[in-house]
Amino acid sequence: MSKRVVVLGPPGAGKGTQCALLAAARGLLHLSTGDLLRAEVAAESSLGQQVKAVLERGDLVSDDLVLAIVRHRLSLHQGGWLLDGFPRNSPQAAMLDDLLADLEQPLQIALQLQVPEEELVARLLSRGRSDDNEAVVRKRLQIYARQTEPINARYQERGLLQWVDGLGSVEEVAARICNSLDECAPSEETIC
Ligand code: B4P
Repeated sequence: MSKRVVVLGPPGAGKGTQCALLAAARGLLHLSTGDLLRAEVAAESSLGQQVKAVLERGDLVSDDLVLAIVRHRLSLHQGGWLLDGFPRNSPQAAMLDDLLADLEQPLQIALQLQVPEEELVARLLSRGRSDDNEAVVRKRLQIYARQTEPINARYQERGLLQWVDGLGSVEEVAARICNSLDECAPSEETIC
């Protein structure tokens, strides 16, 4: 089974929701850069105060900071993982390639969740996190289209990219993700 997976998709595509299910079912580390950044904010550290302003504007946090967080977590971990929300742009994708080469942990799959824009906006506005007001959500979607979506090509070229329809119930999407992972690397384990 595939154990080293990057989960890609626009804000609100359900990356966090699906990674939590998959990590619990398959015993994988779920590394969400968004959750880790929000934990810094909640801890009210000096770093958290800088991060808070960035999140509230809907911008991306600096590449070096996010990479430091990911490097630290992955280097402590033995076993499979799901990266949720990272990489978010081309420099982060290049940094991740270098990091995984150093750690001798090659990526096995990049899963791309596809959801139409109006559904994304509706989901995020009903989630109601502090960075989920309409103006900020639209800005995050624009940043996604400009900076994040282009990294799909990198994974496509390497034959790692799998598209998954993210519309439907959480359980339906989870089942599609399972099928996609198992088609890439058949396994006797199931989560569906
Ligand atoms: P993230 O925490 O990554 O969050 P997200 O992209 O907004 O949401 P996600 O796709 O995980 O959707 P979710 O499951 O919650 O990023 C937040 C911010 O952190 C970024 O804007 C950025 O500032 C910063 N950041 C994070 N990583 C970074 C990086 N690498 N570099 C720089 N900055 C970074 O689902 C959304 C909602 O939809 C939920 O309410 C959920 O219940 C609902 N939902 C899920 N699946 C559904 C379904 N099938 N049907 C209906 N509703 C569904």
